[in-house]
Amino acid sequence: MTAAGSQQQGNRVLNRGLCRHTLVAVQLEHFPNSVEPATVADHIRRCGYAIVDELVDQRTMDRLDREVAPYLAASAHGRDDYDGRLTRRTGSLIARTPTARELVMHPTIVGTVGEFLSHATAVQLHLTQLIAIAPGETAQKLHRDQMAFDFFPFPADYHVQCNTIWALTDFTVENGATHLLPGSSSVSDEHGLLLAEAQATMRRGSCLFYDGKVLHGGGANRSTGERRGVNITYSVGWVRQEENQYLATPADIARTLDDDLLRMMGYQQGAFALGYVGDQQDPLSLLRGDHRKVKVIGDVVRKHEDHRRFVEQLDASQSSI
Ligand SMILES: O=C(O)CCC(=O)C(=O)O
Repeated sequence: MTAAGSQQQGNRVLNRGLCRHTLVAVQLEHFPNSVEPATVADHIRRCGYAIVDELVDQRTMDRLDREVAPYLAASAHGRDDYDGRLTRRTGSLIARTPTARELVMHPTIVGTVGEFLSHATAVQLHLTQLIAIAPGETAQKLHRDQMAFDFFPFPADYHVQCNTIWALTDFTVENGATHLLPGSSSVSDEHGLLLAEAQATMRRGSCLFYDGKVLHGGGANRSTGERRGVNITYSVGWVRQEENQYLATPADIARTLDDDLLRMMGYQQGAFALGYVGDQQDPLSLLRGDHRKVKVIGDVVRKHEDHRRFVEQLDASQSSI
């Protein structure tokens, strides 16, 4: 969202120029679980985030809680203030919890991510991680998730990620609901840190969407209970995934998963030349035991003008032989 755009949003983001510690509260926008993915994607595009209330029911979250419990119990606390010395992070959720697979492939999520990252040839899963913030934890440093890509300065209008955090407990101001600075996606850190900040409070089963550019961070936990969120993020298909999906889910488990989930995990052509195995074999096909090749450049959906032009010139040179 541009600075002008921020100012048009009523009383939500009007506080540029003030110290962020003295700002008035910002009211974040919530959508019902019947919302269309296009509406969610549009809001993320304008404000950097969207919250969809109670996107899954309590039984789904109960199941996830049960499935992940032994792995969470075995997870160590973070090793620095950024990871959180009172925060435990548990990954490999596709291999470890069947319910996480449902969250990864939830139609509202897949629709929103596909729409938000529709400029890319493919979208893929980037990471799965339960984040459990214990009482006494301090606030995480505000950051933009796209810094994971070696701090590469992506253009302001190029989104490389679309992220989610599912509330596995209620997210409250006291227990460390995620802090967000709406409108910070398209401005410098210096400017972004002057914007009004809010916490993404939401009921268990709700989902916070946010882009890879928006300033955000886990909150301090001043309550007596743990705040648990399931961070599931997605990226365009041409970047390295934060969590190595091919090792996180061993092949014998991967073979039991359905094709759509496997493609999302990265068993697909990430762009015309990315992701093949051996003699240009499709990775999903190889996992299934057959040997179909990946598409040639002219058969891959052409999202970019340069791609279209390249294929046209290729066709023209072949027809002139
Ligand atoms: O737990 C949260 O609310 C946010 C965590 C986060 O942004 C991170 O760990 O990168």
